[in-house]
This record gives sequence, C-alpha cells and structure tokens, in this order.
Amino acid sequence: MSADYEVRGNVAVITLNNPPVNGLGLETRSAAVEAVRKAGMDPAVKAIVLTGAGKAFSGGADIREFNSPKALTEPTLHTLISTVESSEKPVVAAIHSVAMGGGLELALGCNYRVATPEAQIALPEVKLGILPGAGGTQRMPRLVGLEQAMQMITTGTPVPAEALAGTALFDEVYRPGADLLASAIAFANKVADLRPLPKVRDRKVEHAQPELFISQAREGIKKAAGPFPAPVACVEALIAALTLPFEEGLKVERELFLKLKETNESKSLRHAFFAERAASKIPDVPADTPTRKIASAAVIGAGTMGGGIAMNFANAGIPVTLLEMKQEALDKGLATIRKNYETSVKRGKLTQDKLEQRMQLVTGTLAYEDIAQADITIEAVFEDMAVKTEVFRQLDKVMKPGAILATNTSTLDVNKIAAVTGRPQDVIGLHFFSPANVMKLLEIVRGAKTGKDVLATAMALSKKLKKTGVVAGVCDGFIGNRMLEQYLRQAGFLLDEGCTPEQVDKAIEKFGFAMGPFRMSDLAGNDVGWYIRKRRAIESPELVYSKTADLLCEKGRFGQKTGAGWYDYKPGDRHAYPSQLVNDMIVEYAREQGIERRKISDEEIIERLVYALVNEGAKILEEGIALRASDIDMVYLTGYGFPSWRGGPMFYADCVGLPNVLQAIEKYGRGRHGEAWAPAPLLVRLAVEGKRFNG
Ligand code: T1G
Repeated sequence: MSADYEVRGNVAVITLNNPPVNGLGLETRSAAVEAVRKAGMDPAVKAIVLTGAGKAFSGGADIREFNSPKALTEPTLHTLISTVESSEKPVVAAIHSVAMGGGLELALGCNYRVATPEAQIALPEVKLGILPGAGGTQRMPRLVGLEQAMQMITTGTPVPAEALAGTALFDEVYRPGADLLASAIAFANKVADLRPLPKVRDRKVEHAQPELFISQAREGIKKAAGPFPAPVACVEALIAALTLPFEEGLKVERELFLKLKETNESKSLRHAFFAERAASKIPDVPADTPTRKIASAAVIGAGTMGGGIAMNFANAGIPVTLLEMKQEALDKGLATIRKNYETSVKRGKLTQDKLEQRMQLVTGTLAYEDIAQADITIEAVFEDMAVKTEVFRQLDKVMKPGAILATNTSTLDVNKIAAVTGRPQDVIGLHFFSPANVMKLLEIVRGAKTGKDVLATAMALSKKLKKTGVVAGVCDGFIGNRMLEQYLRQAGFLLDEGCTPEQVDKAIEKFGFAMGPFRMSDLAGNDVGWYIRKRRAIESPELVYSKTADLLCEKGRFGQKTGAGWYDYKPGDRHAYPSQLVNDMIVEYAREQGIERRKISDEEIIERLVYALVNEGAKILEEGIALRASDIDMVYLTGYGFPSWRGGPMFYADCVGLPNVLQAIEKYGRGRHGEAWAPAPLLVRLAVEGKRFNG
C-alpha cells in the first residue's frame, strides 16, 4: 500500500506499489507525493521515473474509497497530479500492462510518457457511471485529439499503447520485450536538462470545425447514452476542453464528476463491478485450492443448449466432443454450430480463419466410449430427471477417474443426479443460459457432496469461458429460475386482473428489462414453462398459477417457434404483434373465474414483478442458496436482462428502501392470491433494523 523509492545514477525511480493493480488509495497517494518531493530536494537527482509494481502501472483511483472520506483526504489524486506536474525536474511515466482511469490521468500529469506496446490504456470511468475526474477529459484531447479522446472517454474501451504510438500521448513506445525501466531511465537521462519542461496543460485543443463537432457530439451521444447520464457529461467535459482555458475546463470536469458520483446509476455500476468479482469468492473454498486440468471437454446432447455450450469451449480453445444418440441429431447440432459462427463472420465479429479453427476443435460421436478421456462432461439433454440420471449412469461407467461430471439442468435436484453415480464428489451443476454461447451468466450449482476442488475448477473454468460464475445451492430453480417463477406468477395474475401481455411487457421494459415476461416466454418457448407447471402441479399443488399460460399452450401457441404465442408472428419477422385471439382468451378466462378486471398502473406492474423477485431473493439468501445478495444481483444482471443502471433486484430494493419494499409487499399480500406475498423473514428483519441486503 505504498510507493517505493530508489535512486539510480541521477534518476529517482518511484514505484507505485499497492497490489493487485496499484489502485491510487490514500496511502499510495501519500507515499507517491512524499517520494516526488524527496526527489525534488535531492541535488543528485536530475530526473524522475514513475512506474508501477506487479501487473499494472495503475488501475486508477481506488474505487473502494469512493463512499469513504479517504477519497477526499489529502493528498487527493488532484494534489498528487499537481505535485508531479509542478516538479522542477522532468517526470517520466513508464507504463506497462495497465494504465487506467486515475492511473492514466496521473501519467498525463507527467512531462513525458513511455510505454510497452501492449499496455492497455483506458479512461473507463464511464463504465462506472462517472467520468475521468482528475483532468483526463482536459488533458487527453490535448494529446490524442478530440475524436480519439471522445471515443475513449465515452466508451471506456481500452486501447493498446502501440495504437497510440503516433500521438503526443507517448514519447516512446518500445518494441515488445524491451526492458521498460532501463529504457525509461535512459530516456530520463536524455531529457534531464531539457527546458522548458513540457506540460500537457500548455497544449491546445484544436478542431477544424468546433461548432460542428459540438453539435454532432451532443446529438450523437444522446442516442448512444440511453438512460445513462455519464456519457452525456463526458461530452460536455470535452466541449469544455475545446472552448475554455485549462483551469476552467478542470472546474467543469470536477462539477460533472461530483454530480455523477452521487447518481444511483453510478452506484449501481460500481456495485456491479465489485459484485462480479465477489461472486468468484467461495468462503469455504480457499483461493489456492488446487484445480483439475481442463484440457478437453464433452457435451452430451447436441440441441440448442448443447451446441451453445460446446461453442464456449471452442471459443476458449478447448477441444470439445458432442455426443448424441442419433447421427441425424448430431449432424444437425454440428451444422447449427457452424451456422452460428458463419453469422458472426457475416457480422464482422469473427474471421473465416477463426471460424475454421474453432470448428476444428468441435467433433461429434455417437459412442460414450469416445468421450471417456475428457476432463469434463456437461450433460445437456431433455429436462427430465429419468433421462438425466440415465445419462449419468452411463457417464459413471465410462468416464476416466477424476473427470468432472456436470449437468446443465435449469431446475432439477443435482444431489439426486449425483446419487446415481459412484462419484458424487465429481458431480456439479453448470447451468448455462440460452443462448449459451452468448449469455454471460453461469450458475455453478454445488451439490451436497461436490468436492471443493471441483467447485474451484468450475469457477476457474467460468473465467476461462468468459462467463460470470455464481455459486448456487440445490433447490428447485437454484437462484435465477426460482425467483423467475414468482415473477412469472405475478405476470399471469396481472393478466387475470386486467392487463394485456403487451401492457405488462411495455411497463417492465420501460423500467429497463431487456424483454418483458411474455416476449421472453415466446422466445424461450411457452412449452418449457408448461412442462414445469405440470411437474409442479404434482410436486407442489399449493402453488397457484393463472391458467392463461396453460390455455395458450393447449392451443399449440408455443411462441416464436410455432409462429404464435402470447403474440402473433409473421414468417421471417421476429416482431411481436398483439393477438386479439389471446387478449379475448384472457378476458374470457377472467370472466369464467369471476374476476372483475380493472385498470392496472405501470407502477403496480413494476412493483409486483420486481418485488416478487426481491422477496424470493431474500428467501434464497436466508436459506443460504445464494452466498450473498450481490450474487443474486449478478444473476439477474448477467442472465435475465435486469437493467444494469439499477444494480440488480437486491441493490434496487436497497435504493428504494427495504421498509418501502416491505410496505408494498404487505399491500399486495392483502390482495388476490395474497399468499404469494408472504414477506421473507430476512426482508422484514432488515427493514425493521433499517439495514440493506448489500451490507
Ligand atoms: N479500485 C479498487 N480495486 C480495484 C480497482 C480499482 N480501480 N481495479 C481493480 N480492483 C480490484 C478488483 O476489485 C479485484 O479485487 C482486484 O483488484 C483484481 O481486479 C479520478 C475516479 C485494472 C483491468 O475502472 O478494469 O480512476 O476481487 O480481477 O482482471 O478519474 O481490475 O481481488 O479483491 O479486475 O487483472 C477507474 C477498474 C477507477 C479500472 C485489472 N479504473 N479495474 O483486471 O483484475 S475510477 C477502472 C479494471 C477513477 C478517476 C476515477 C480491472 C483491471 P479482488 P481484476 P484483472
């Protein structure tokens, strides 16, 4: 948590040293200011090199300090940067690996910058709902020009240093493998006596057509920003850089930064940043738990899910074998994979070479013996316990010792599946979300006997597959689908009581969901839920549903795949057209049930759908099925299209205030099917104690 100092010849070397990414927390800032001053006072020192220890120059301001007084405790990041900028001896920033956010802004305050070619350069603050608040919006356009600066600041996308080698940002970008520190010291010696010292603030921001830039930038960002205020503020800060003197531009940037920091959007995005990283931590599985090698995989079932899962392995460079019972199904599955890749090539997201490379990694077979040596198998057959247990009996017979046997079940009991094998410690749930090669979420379902090394391996694999792995305990629906069940029950009741499918969908999509429940169900297939409700009617007859979904399926309206569902569809057109037939069916059903339909507000629709998620989430948390509230948020942010600027259902409830959520739940509990609204004891307790789900 500091900055190291040493003098080599006439050059002072200051090394930021706050693992893992040299976040510019208070201690590090203080040590760095101290070191710059020390170098300034040492007559033997003619120049200063500033660099970072370990795997980064610096990942930026320490985001963990944002909600604490430390962020504004001197020396602030501004003080550190002005200390560097006002140094009477040249300061050279030597950048490797990562220079992001405040870390890059610190480098912009130096007189010179040198870098390794692959160093990732970014001002990613916009991804946290803020903007570069330590001069980045004023200095970056002075070095790389307005358009490049706007692209980097409004998207937050990292750029390798070598891509910026031709700009004034870097005085040197060394060849791969060069010794950065030695080169930087040599550079520092070379410029030690050059005066005046170059300062970024002394450069001008130029543009051939400033007025046009301003109008186009403002117009363009409004469309791109959606509900997020930060990108719009980024443009205003850049316009200040173009139109105002440096110091005044800094003031505009500061005001915008302080405003954005307090928005719920930014708090939500910062919450998600840490939630994603927290999810990979399993309290009783130490971070250094040995993991099993995963150099090959096999997927059982070449359907939509199986094919998508196989693509994840091919994308990660892991050879994968698809196993099917019939050649026709296998051929169809392999052809679908190739077609998916061809679509990516058409969209320019994949090269033809990459397509061929990935297809080389995907093979097919009809024989279990052929997959015996795979390090992991993932079963993705029909969602039926008898079918799945038969597959696991086969796998138990043929798979090599130590192979991980995973099931992609979306609701079934992983313990029952494990019980049919002689190796329950090797069995785990890996619940991918459709389309499996696209959706980031991976629910890692821990069986009662799943080995800790298997769990650690699954979490490491989720990162390798670029998924967000979230550990769930065994229950019907794990985390996401168990909560979705209550969400869909409310959606059905809303139809009975007065809504149409499009009214419910529009309301929740206005709240920010990517897709409302009825459009989503038409996409996934209404028969999926139909099958689950039939199973539930036997297992949990007390669970009451609106019958409209069953009536829909009895008419064969399974959704897009049958050209009709809650909505009507036209061939080749995925647009959902409201269906008079379905709307009449809903009204008729309510009449038969003696339900007096009423006008229902969007607010009620949103509360009933979102608080149904929150209430069930609280039960899941209390039962220990989810390890932490932020895990539940990650499930909904990465698997169910919950609006990212609201931070997930549990974080959103925290922002609304748990007493307000509880009050609404109690109100709905006094209405029709009030039994569905029995408040979770944890929610009641936290609301009474004035606490939050997310600590
Ligand atoms: N502050 C605090 N902790 C951070 C951090 C940061 N800036 N960046 C990473 N960490 C933690 C992270 O939570 C994790 O912790 C560990 O470091 C490894 O992270 C004024 C105000 C740098 C590309 O947005 O993009 O500067 O889980 O797993 O994959 O304008 O971290 O181990 O306990 O992600 O190698 C702007 C955010 C801040 C960059 C490294 N900077 N970080 O990726 O490691 S705002 C950012 C990243 C700012 C100024 C404003 C990545 C990375 P733990 P990791 P990685």
